[in-house]
Amino acid sequence: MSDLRIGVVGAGLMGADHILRIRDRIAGATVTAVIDPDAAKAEAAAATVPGSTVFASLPEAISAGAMDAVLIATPGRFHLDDLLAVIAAGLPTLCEKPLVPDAESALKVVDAEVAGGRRLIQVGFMRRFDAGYMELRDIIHERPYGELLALRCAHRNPSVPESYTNEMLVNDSLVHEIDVVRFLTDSPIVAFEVKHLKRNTNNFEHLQDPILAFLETETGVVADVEMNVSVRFGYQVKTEAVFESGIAEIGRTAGTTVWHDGAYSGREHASFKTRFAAAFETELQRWVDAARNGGTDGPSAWDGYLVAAACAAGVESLTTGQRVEIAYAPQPAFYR
Ligand code: ISE
Repeated sequence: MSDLRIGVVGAGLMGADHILRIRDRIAGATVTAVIDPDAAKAEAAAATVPGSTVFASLPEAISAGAMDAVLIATPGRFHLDDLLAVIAAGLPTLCEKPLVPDAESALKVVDAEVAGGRRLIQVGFMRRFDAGYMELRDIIHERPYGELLALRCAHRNPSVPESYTNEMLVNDSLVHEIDVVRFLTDSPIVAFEVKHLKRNTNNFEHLQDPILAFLETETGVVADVEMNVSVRFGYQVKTEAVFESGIAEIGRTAGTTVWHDGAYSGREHASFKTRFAAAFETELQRWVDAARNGGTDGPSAWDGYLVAAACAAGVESLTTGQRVEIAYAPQPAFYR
């Protein structure tokens, strides 16, 4: 079987990173097209994968028949038209999170996919491919410590750029917990509540950070998440699962702890790039393997919709301080 020819849309940080990952770590795939209206960026990324062609827009690359599958790595606000274009062209696509910025647009993607009759869209929620989260999901479902009662999560970033807004605490960062809490519990999030913690004055004046979010699932499990983008010490994403007769924890450190000279020390990640490096790799390899057979292997457009609807409730609660209940559209049989 020949290599899957991938067109990468967006030659920014994430796109350039995925291009190198596909080149160096993924079997059975080659990047053949780099698509970005910024020609200099596109050329620079394409130079890392000799033989690839640069396009200014996705429709041009589709017309040229430049790829068998698409990886979208632009910011979410640019996704909708590209998603509708890949569905119309029948191209399996891995779309970086968020699927689209709002629930209404997400339903447009869902409707288009249902009308086309093929599952083509996978959303880049890479935490579902992290070994720790996968193991925790098994523990929750196999119940060796009894029923899951609560999830205690921390999502900490060292810092963010000045362009980062309060809403991004939910839409750009917490979005991962919103997906992964449902992945772990298999239960939809039915209500969202955000509390502001004491403001960290290390951050930009416009940011009201950190926050504590409470995600309530239909089965009654509450996940509390400290969402903090100014911790300075490193990048940390950890989850403690509280069971009836035990606790399981994932993600505390980057690895080895050393005891020496009357003290002990360990290491912590500095960025999501290393914390989730293995998860990104597993996600991409499984997607490539599935796309070579015309399909997907991971969170669907419907999952993207559920997250978008919960994000809207999260932003509302962030603004009003009220607990917000979430109502979802009925799930099409196509996604069951
Ligand atoms: C970033 O966009 C990500 O997706 C990271 O995983 C997350 O930790 C970070 O907060 C986001 O800004």
